[in-house]
Amino acid sequence: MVFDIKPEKDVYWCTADIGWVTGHSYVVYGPMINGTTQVMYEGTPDTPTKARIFELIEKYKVSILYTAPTLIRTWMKWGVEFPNSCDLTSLRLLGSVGEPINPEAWMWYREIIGGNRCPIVDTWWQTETGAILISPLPGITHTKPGSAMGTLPGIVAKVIDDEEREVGNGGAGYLALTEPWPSMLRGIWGEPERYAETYWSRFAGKYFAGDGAKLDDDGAIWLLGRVDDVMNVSGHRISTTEVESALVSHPSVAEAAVVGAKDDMTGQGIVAFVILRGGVDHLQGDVLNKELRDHVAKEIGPIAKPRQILVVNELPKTRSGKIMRRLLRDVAENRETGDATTLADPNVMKLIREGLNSGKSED
Ligand code: 7RM
Repeated sequence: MVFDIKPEKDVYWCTADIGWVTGHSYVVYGPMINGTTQVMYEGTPDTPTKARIFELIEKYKVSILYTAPTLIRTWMKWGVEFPNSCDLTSLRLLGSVGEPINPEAWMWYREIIGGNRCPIVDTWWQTETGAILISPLPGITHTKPGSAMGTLPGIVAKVIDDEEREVGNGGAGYLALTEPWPSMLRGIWGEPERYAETYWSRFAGKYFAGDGAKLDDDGAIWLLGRVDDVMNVSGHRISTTEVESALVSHPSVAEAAVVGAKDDMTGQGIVAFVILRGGVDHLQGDVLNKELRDHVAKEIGPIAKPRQILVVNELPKTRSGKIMRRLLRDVAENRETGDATTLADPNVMKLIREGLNSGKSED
């Protein structure tokens, strides 16, 4: 239903690594159960050229593409000449998964990849949920750039506060699932206490997903990232996702990762790691810094202004494209980096540290 799949006509392609649950579910089981024709690709998106994915879409006339915001932002960074060099008119539906998709990337995906004709399904789910639970339905849901919109039929999600009260439209809090669903996890192998503790102890009788979310005035759901990543600045709770989204809405910024680092004055201070867009002339050093901080203040409010902005070439990510903020926090708080074994590129933390040390001009 989410992909409007027509097995006899569609050519479906989910770009996920099959070591990620999205790969097990939406490269292996799902398409096969549905008898769908699909592309399975093992390789990187920039070999032999940065148009690799687009060449394959053209060659196999892919009609449904399911990918992650991290790749979409990478494409944005590389520039439109690569998608524009291929015929993408076979596409009729686009999907996104793995992290919140910022409105900027959503619009780019819609215009540059989807030619303004393909609906986008922003699909929220977890390894633990076994399948997509929150997503627009194509042709039914009136989508908003950056929102996963609402639950699929039969799924019940609530956004609640610390006291388990529903926050209501316009409010923000924790995402909880209040009814069981097919394919839900029922335990952790050999660790029943950990299962109970992790998912069922925060709110009695509700499944706690670990994600923050807000409901807009129409009741649409906006995912705000893992609650462990929420920052506390002078008593204000600020979501990393919102600050990152504000940063990447600036024309100079391709990608951003934000962490809260210990701060004597404010409890936590916001430290942002940004990758600049290719092929654009940027302001430099302090001027760029000020410009970006002011931009965040304008988009969200002065309290969300990063204390520090560090320009880097890479961000530490898992193979599913999730930023490992824990490692960036180690950098921001001047510690040895902790366990980095799940990084897609084991070298990136070394490169970030080296880059920061060599470019040290301010504070
Ligand atoms: C499918 C997958 C689960 C976590 C989840 C969220 C984040 C996934 C979205 C998303 C915002 C989305 N499974 N997440 N999809 N956040 N919008 N559409 O990623 O087990 O590897 O991760 O991923 O934080 O809790 S997972």
